[in-house]
Amino acid sequence: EVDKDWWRGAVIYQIYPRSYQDSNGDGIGDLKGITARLPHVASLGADAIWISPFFTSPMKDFGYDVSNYTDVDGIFGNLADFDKLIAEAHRLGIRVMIDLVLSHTSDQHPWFVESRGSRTNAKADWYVWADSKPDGTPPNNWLSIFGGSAWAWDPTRLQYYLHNFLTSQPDLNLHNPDVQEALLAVERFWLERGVDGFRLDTINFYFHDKQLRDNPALAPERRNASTAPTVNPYNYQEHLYDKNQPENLAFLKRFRAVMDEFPAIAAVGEVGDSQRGLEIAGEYTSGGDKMHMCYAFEFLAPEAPTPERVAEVLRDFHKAAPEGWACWAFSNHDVVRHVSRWGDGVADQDAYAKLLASLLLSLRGSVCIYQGEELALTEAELAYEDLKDPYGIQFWPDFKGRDGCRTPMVWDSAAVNGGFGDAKPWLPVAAEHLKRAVSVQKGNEASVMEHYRRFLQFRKAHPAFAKGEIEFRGTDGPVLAFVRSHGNEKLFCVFNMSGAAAAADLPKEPVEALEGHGFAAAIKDNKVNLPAWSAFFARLV
Ligand code: TEU
Ligand code: CA
Repeated sequence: EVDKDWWRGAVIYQIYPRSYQDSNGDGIGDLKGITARLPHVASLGADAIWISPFFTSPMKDFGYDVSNYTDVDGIFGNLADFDKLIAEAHRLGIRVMIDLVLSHTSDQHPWFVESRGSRTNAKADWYVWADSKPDGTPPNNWLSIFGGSAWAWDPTRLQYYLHNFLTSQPDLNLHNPDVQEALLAVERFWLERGVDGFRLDTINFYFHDKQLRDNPALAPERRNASTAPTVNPYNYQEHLYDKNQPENLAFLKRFRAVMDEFPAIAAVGEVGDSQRGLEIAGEYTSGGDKMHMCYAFEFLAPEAPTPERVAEVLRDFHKAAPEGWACWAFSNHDVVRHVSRWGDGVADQDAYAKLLASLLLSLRGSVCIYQGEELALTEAELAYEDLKDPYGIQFWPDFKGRDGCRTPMVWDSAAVNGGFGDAKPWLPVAAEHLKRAVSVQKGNEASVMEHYRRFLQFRKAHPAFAKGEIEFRGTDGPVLAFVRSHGNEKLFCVFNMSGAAAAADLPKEPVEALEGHGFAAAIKDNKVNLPAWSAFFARLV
């Protein structure tokens, strides 16, 4: 029997292929390396992996700049390696989701090479081309996330092309039906190869306003701390026209229809928007005919979530889309690892990491865990000379870029390069990560890694975590309480999100404390006493 609904409440483990395991001694992780390490993912108890892009690429944005959508970059292996990866994952009960970057290609993609060749070639309209203003400046005020104007001048066509990210990542023109067909063919290619689904990069960037209208400035009252990096004016514009266009809904439906030709496929869309992210994520996951899940950037923000904030984010998402489905993550390959981002001043970072893991895995929605998160890895400090991320090089030192969360996975504290591979890794292994290597944590019940494993088992034993409704029962001070319910199961969950002991009220209903989650809270009278950074779970009876 096929479980079409597997994605609902699934735990998806994200692998950044360059940094997981090097199998051939060139200092760069690869597909064979991933295959060799799948038993680690299986032993944690994840349902699926999401592999960041491994397609042919000049690697200007480390694979998010694709020059051939239907082949594996030589640095990562070949298609046969990918087939073996899928087969091994399936043997271990792990589904495989791949990361399609469809809003833009590399400037080395043959489509772009052709498109930029003249104004009349067959692919002349496959990208977003526009004339300059009479004074030679770009067609409008749109900005690139990676800095500067979103328009780059092409000396052959004597026109500008749109790039929301690097100049070497030109945006495809999805208003052109041929482009849509080409992208759906890519989707079909990988589905026929046996993938179980997709992580879709920047899905809200697929369409731009055809009239190329200027974005307005963002009203001051709509700015918040998390959208205001002083280094980049991008977040001071309201992104009405460069993304989030209504035409996207019809394309997402077409993309979904192809997925639905196969038995049990699911997609998680990345909504790159810190202004209307939840709203858009809700829209794209409503109706059962577009994305299965989406994530926005709320919990990837610089500020640690308070109990009030957690409740607010989930309520806002529910308000935007009662039928929608979110996929939450605290870390990924684009942001500072959350133990450092939120827990910099925290004395007991292991306890903090365990509490956050349990919170994340208790929220209504699916969950992404980023490689190394299960080890409570901190953000690696890199010297400017070691930086590889163009975004970091551009904004250093105000913003240090994304390399600090992309350093190699640490497998074995006693092995050279932490067991990542014998050759000098493309980014240095962080010395302070070695004490958190898999070999150190494995079998140590008190470790963060064993906590993830234990909590994932606990989560599986109680289906209300994966599929249930959520009802908030309190966000007082440092304590967050909610009830997850599914069928007859009602789970009371309470979290002490502080480094000091706290007491929380028990619900009015009688409770039966649950075991197996690794925390040691104790009931006394009508209260539950929660040690620093701890949680308590009970069945309502
Ligand atoms: O990220 C989209 C996105 O908006 C991010 O750029 C984010 O704002 C940025 O990384 C700052 O933290 C996706 C991918 O996850 C990212 O790795 C790519 O660089 C980007 O798309 C372009 O493809
Ligand atoms: Ca390699």
